Amino acid sequence: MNPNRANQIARQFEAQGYFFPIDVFAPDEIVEYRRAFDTLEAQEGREKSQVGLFDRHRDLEFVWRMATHPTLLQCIEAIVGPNVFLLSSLFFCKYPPQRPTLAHQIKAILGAASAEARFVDWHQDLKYWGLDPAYAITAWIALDDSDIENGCMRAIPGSHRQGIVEHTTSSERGNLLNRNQAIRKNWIDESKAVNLVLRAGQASLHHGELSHASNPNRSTRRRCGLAVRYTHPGVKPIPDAKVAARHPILLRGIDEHKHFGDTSALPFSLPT
Ligand SMILES: O=C(O)CCC(=O)C(=O)O
Repeated sequence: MNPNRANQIARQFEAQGYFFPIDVFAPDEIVEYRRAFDTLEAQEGREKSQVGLFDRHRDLEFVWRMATHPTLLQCIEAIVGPNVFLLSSLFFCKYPPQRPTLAHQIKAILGAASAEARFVDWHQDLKYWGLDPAYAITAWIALDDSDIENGCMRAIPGSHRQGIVEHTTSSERGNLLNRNQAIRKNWIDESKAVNLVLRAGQASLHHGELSHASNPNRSTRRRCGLAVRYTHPGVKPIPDAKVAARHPILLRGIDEHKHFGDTSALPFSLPT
């Protein structure tokens, strides 16, 4: 990558805690990836596809190709440096609201409704990841257009510089985060939030300490993206912490530290 572009990405990322949009896949390319995801979604079902498709870069080549796209890795290197780990990946899929059926209405009356709008509450990724030092960045790659109407990601510029803030367990239903965690409301000034609008095939990058969220999908269109987490080999797993990222894969450079054992095995080849 041209050094000026690399500097521009690193400087903007440092100032805001995010960088977007990055053109990763051309429109005709992303169509192929979307088809592959549609097949996966049909196999796994919609419920699981929302946030249940974790680390599928290990067994599905199309997910691996997304997570290791050279354009993306060049941007990651501009921020992380020459040694890059792939930590984990997860699809975030939000569906259009369903018209409530009679069965839903009865369930709602009984307090067991399952059709509430899904959203992602304000959080910082690194709160629970058990990494020392707490350092990771995410590339969120849009498989569908992601805009205000269908609930694109939102972020508070510069919030990655405040350190990890207090999270509570939210009382709201529909939060896609696995612990229903949320930053305390008085920490977030939503009037400062920026919408990370992306076209399908584009990606955004965000810092692991950035406060971010996404609203419910109010459109008639699905909003699906692949979140890929990266870090560098200098981070250690905190003993006994419940971290999902136990098996990083070395994508670029060298792993001198071996904090995670052997990180050299690749599920598929790396693109050149
Ligand atoms: O996809 C979303 O709406 C939220 C994604 C997110 O929170 C993340 O990638 O860390």
